Amino acid sequence: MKILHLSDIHMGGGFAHGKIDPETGLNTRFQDFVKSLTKAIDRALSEPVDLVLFGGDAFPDATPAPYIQQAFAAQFYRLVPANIPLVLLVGNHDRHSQGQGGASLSIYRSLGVPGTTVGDAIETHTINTRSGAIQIITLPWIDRSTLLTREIAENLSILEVNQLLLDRLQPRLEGEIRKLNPDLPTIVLAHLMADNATLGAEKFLAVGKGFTIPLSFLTRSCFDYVALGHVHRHQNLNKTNDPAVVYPGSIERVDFSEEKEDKGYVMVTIEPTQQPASKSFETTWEFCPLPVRTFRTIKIDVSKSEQPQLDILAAIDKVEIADVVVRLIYQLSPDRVELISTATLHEALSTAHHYTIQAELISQLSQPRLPELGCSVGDPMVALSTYLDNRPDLQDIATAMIAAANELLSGDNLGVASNRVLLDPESSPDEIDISPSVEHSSPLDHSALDKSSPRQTKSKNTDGQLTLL
Ligand SMILES: [Mn+2]
Repeated sequence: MKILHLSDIHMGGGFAHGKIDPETGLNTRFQDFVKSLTKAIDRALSEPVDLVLFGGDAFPDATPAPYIQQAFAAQFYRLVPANIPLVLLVGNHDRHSQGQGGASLSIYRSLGVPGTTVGDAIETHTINTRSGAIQIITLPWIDRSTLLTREIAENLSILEVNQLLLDRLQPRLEGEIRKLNPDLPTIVLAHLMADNATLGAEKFLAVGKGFTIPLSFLTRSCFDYVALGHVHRHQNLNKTNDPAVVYPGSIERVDFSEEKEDKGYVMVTIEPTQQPASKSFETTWEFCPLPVRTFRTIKIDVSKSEQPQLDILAAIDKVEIADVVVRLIYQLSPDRVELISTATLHEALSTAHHYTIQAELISQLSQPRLPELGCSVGDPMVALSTYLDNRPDLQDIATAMIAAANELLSGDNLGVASNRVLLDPESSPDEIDISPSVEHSSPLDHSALDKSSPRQTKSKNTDGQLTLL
């Protein structure tokens, strides 16, 4: 039995990295995402596979524009005349928060699309394929609203809520396992954060908000394959493959945090075991890359250069940028701003598919900009209030900022902090997609406190310093 497993389509996302196609009036990144999904479905049909599993996160939110829903439906509907059954799992981006929820994908059940199953609850579906029946346990995105009432969750810390969720999830999963027919192959299709997944774009969505599921919940011998969704980086969490626990990853780059990742889908084969063995079925799987658009970061430090403009142009020249989504980040000393001609940089980047330019100003020797604050300020609260005293423009939110800082420092976010450690034990700092302007600024540089991401616009701020907006 052959199965195509794909996930995290996020169709309609990433528009910031595209432009309007004058021929269609559509964002080119939308067209890229449609192209990738088309290629995956093409493969399902040409193979042909016996089943397609979608691991969740169809769109950036539960109410996509009609043309986006239509493009998604048009691709998956190609499976219907080919008699290839499909399971659409509900991810966190697919759920609607109003009333009893519902999801962007529930419409497929309402319409009774032949062969299509919507996984929006923890349950086992027995699906008849042309190569026989298979059991799919669907485990959609779980959060506190799924398994807990507000009253129960109200006075608990994040860690306590997560534990309670696990306590409730375990018997539900156990109940499904007990009902399984041992003569049929079984796949778990789940949208979740497993506790040792290396994260891509979902990292910040997860911290403090999501909850993680121990890998041991999934590595059960009664499962022949665990098909995951949620994390955008392809990976198998269980190297011994008993069973494989696989994130296929997203099918296109959603943002720059996915710059270096291969994108694609997974082909799974489940066959009855030939010789007598402890397991009835044998599973093999293969990651199949899709030819997606290239993203490139060109990062150059010209803060000590006598000819920063030429150095930046040379760095651009070294990279193949045609049809590529480019972000240029350069670090510059504030006294050399006049040496950069932004118009020339725009010209040099004009063959890119899309580009952004981010300038980071490196202040010399990182001298403190507020003389009251020497090198020896030990108390961050003192530092914050000194900073706020020097920022009359922030006075209306100063009290709120101090309150928030107090809360952060008081240890109330202990749960969040330890959750973070649990979430990304392996990721290196360069995989974290923080706004690059923050990386090299001193803690008192206001750009570090300003969450708005800097783009190409420049203006003078109240300190008379050049700042990116
Ligand atoms: Mn997700």
